[in-house]
Amino acid sequence: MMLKLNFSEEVQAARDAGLPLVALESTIITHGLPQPRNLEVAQQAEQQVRDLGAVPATIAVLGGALQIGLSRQQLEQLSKATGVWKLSRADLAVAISQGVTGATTVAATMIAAHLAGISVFATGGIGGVHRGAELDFDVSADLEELAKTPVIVVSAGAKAILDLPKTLEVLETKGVPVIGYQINELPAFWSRESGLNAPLRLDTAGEIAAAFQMRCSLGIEGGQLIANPVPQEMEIPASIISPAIDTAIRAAQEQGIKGKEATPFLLSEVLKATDGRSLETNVALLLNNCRLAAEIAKALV
Ligand code: PSU
Ligand code: MN
Repeated sequence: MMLKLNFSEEVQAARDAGLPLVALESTIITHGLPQPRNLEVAQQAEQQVRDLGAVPATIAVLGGALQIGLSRQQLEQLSKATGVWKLSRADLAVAISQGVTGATTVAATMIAAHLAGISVFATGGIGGVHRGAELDFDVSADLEELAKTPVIVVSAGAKAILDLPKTLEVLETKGVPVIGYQINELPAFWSRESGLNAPLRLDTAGEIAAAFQMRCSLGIEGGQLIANPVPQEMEIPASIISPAIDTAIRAAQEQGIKGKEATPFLLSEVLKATDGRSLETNVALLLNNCRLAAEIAKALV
């Protein structure tokens, strides 16, 4: 079976014209955000990239085809679909060869973006080391992917439902540069503060692009993780989000939610515990990341 990348019309035209491209993931659409808001947010994320003069490529597997960019109609279908697989590195080949529909996580989106020659990718927050991982070993494949695949991932840090100190340690061990954008502290997704230092700091998209190109010149495999703090006016202070996260984690333990279900479950429980406020923050930080990713993409061409 041969792999074929299916480029959307918009992405194909951008490739032909040499325009800057930004990859976007699809798990956030199918597993991370509630319907029907998910479609609206996915469209806003794409539009944000276009408004800054780059071209969005939302990545997903549709009926076994690896799509680099989705048409309006495909995006709409995906946002309403049920039984969509959540695809990480482990699942991608089986999903494509079985002809299923699946949404790509950070790890799988990085793999697809790299195959398509796209070096920048905007998401909300990456997966990481889960709390209690010393017992259940739940460490997201996103971390390993950052160590392997040369793509710049623009995030608002790691999701605060995780164990952030352990996540930073694993990233350091794997040689992944964690770069605070215009900030010394590692942002914690919904909040600007985590109490942890970002190991590195850069202040412009041009510097981020230059560091990435230097990493490639040095022959060091892997990407870069950019930690872009949520805009101040939209952040949820740790004093409010922490108890909501604790409630969500307790609910997951009580209901025995593990593995692939853990992240989507925790995100939806935090949403309930904050009366929907976490969703507005999630959207704001995603759009903020799209803007920075577009600037980096432009600096790379
Ligand atoms: N960020 C969000 N919402 C999400 C995710 C990230 O704001 O739904 C997804 C990403 O696709 C990420 C995945 O790769 O959650 C991590 O899942 P896990 O912890 O099972 O590796
Ligand atoms: Mn996991």
